[in-house]
Amino acid sequence: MRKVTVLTGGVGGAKLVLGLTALEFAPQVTAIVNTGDDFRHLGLAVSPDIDTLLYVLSGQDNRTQGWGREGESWSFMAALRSLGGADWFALGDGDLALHILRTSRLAAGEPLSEIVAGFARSWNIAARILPMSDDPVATMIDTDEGELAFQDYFVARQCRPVARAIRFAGAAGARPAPGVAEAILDPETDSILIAPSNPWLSVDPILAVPEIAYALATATAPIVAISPIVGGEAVKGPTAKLMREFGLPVTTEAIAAHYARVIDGILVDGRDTVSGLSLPYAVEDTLMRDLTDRKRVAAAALDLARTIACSGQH
Ligand code: FO1
Repeated sequence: MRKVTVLTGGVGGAKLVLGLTALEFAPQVTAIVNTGDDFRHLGLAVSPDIDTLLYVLSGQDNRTQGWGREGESWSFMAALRSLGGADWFALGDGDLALHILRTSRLAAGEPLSEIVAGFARSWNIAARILPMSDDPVATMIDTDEGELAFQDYFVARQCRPVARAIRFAGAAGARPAPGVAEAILDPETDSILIAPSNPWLSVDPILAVPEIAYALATATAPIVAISPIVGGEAVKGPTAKLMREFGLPVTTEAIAAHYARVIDGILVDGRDTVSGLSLPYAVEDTLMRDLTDRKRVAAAALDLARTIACSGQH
């Protein structure tokens, strides 16, 4: 049984994880998920990247929206608006079940990782979904309009403010959730992937947890990133805008440089030139429109990892 560990956040990451779980040889997949987007809203504990993965891996996801449930109803939001409640962050009627159960189980002292494992069991998800940490970590974006919490930046302000710096409050003191370091260091883990998530917003929070960075630095498995850049642009979300605001070219080379100390190889899209790459890479059509695409990208990333492992280049 091949074991694959994948660091993921956001919509793009969830697509790759689904592709991994659908591969014919059915590797055992452990997803280490960003929780820097998590926040309290109306007193509810919301974990967006965990929930997106729960929905995608259980086939309940809203394909067009990227987050939330397919066929969602919104009577809670209508009632909330009628009472003047904050309506900038949409909580669907079905989606509320996750937030309310998570909030009540956290209040009863259950760690987030156990709550998530329970949700995954209830929805018959075979992959292991591990929050990066059971300790709170909050992605904060310093912008030309002051420092914003992630959801304020991403949803309330629609990523419009100009970003200057990003920090992960709480990360330095956060412990990896149970199973996270083990999934990276397990001798049976033959590949570690970094999903095509936003490196700055969705992957860096995971790398900011000291013992996760340390485990990755000592892992024997090759570490391969899938570039989130396709044809000189980011497929979705603010990746390209952030790169421009940080003065970086929107290229795969810039992504590889960002991950330079972590990765052994990178899967790049065929639409992008890769003249300046100084590490092993493979070229693939990395646009993921359907399950076939997702399986192709997942398989290509694992092939590159195996090539690197066989060549001892890591
Ligand atoms: N994203 C939005 O752009 N607007 C929303 O109203 C919104 C609500 C929401 C509710 C639950 C949830 O799990 C995610 C939600 N998201 C929403 C996405 C969220 O901002 C995520 O952080 C992004 O998907 C980036 O990871």
